[in-house]
Amino acid sequence: MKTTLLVPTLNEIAGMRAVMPRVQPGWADQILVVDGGSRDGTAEYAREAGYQTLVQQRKGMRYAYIEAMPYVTGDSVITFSPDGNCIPELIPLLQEEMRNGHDMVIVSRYASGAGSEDDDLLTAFGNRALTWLINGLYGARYTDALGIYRAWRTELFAALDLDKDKSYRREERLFRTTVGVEPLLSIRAAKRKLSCGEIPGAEPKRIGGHRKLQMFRWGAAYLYEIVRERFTWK
Ligand SMILES: Nc1nc2c(ncn2[C@@H]2O[C@H](COP(=O)(O)OP(=O)(O)OP(=O)(O)O)[C@@H](O)[C@H]2O)c(=O)[nH]1
Ligand SMILES: [Mg+2]
Repeated sequence: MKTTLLVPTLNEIAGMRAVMPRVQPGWADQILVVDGGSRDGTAEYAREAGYQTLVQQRKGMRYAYIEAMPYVTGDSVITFSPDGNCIPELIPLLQEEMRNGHDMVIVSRYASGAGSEDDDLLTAFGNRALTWLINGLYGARYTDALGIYRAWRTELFAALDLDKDKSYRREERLFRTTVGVEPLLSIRAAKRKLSCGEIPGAEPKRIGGHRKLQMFRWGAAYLYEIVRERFTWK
């Protein structure tokens, strides 16, 4: 099974310099950096370091994934934030768990043995509350349904309609934002009763740069999405 490491970046030069050298060449068959228009030299650094690098045409986190998908050559994708929040040494463990036959494996920040040093009170509460709601509404058993750091079979992205604007349009219009794909990926995987595993993985603090997460808009949009999805997309 071939693996693509998908690395979204937006002004993450400090994190990239610190984290990417820790990713061993043998761990992924393809490393694809998708840059959201950094002004700090992140894309230039990625190219010079030899990583295949795309620059997004449309703004927003989910477009980073949508525009990258045509270039993905792996049978599975690992989405990886190079801002210090994802421990690269977990990549082989994530792959091992995927090889057990799962459709998706999440590196859970809230599984026992893990923990987040990057959360503040609001994100700690919000991530847990939204995960709890997803579990309740969709009969899932996630301990972390929102995290970026996860592996999934490449074909899921289109199969779950995550590549379609209409999957996100209502919440994005209502809250004037562009969301990420993770909550919907978790929900639709549960709806389809796909095999989802988790491994515990701590979330260290971000290195340099600053958070792009729009906490209140995304929190509200995700809350709406989680409930809305109960009545749409069968
Ligand atoms: N390509 C691309 N990358 C993005 C975009 N927004 C954020 N990123 C990157 O995606 C990764 C995760 O974003 P973060 O801002 O760390 O979001 P987060 O991890 O939810 O928030 P914190 O960890 O609390 O800072 C980081 O490497 C960001 O630079 C975007 O619009 N396009
Ligand atoms: Mg982060």
